[in-house]
Amino acid sequence: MAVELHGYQYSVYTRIARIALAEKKVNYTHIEVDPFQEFIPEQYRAMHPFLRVPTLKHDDFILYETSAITRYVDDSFSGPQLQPNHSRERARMSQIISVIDNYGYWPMVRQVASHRIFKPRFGERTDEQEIKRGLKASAPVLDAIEELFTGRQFLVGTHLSLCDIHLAPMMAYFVMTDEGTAMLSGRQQLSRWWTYMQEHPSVVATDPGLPPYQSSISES
Ligand SMILES: N[C@@H](CCC(=O)N[C@@H](CS)C(=O)NCC(=O)O)C(=O)O
Repeated sequence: MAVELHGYQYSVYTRIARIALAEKKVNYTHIEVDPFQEFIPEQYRAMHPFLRVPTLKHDDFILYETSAITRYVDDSFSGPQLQPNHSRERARMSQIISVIDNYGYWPMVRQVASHRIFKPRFGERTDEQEIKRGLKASAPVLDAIEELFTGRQFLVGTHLSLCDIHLAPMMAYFVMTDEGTAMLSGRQQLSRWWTYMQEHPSVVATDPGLPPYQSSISES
């Protein structure tokens, strides 16, 4: 049984898959693919028609789309169950994952965290307007998840589930910005959740750190 995870070290979606694999204690090989580079190896192009990361390869079974990957990992490997049994809790978990994918990822990660944290490190220009737009769009997402929060320690039910795993890497980047920290502090349940989640072993073990600063600011 060979498991490969093809992904980018700083990618939130790759980290989601890594957390699920860590929870299930699956041994796997990480193959680094940076989807933001012009050159993407032919081998990866053949696996993912949309050239996003991550992609999981389990023997001859190739799977892309992170929420499909985490469900497959949960269903295929022993270890703690990461999806609730109760149909309403399971539906709530799926709903939160969809909210994160469809409304949260872009503003929280690509507009706020990317422009505030990553672009300066990659020698690229920060666009303050993008950050402003991202913060505005992030607020209703945090409100919605705060409202949907039905668990105590975790978002849904009594155990860690795939929606906690989906949100954690995005929240980690979002709260690296002062604006993100301020926005989280206004949401009591989510703040409590993050205090706990940031110390959770699989979240700590998959922390990619931050890229080092590159020296020049490009004009593009
Ligand atoms: N729907 C995809 C989204 C994955 C995704 O957007 N990954 C980012 C990195 S976190 C990516 O590959 N971005 C490359 C790009 O935007 O060109 C999934 O669930 O796997």
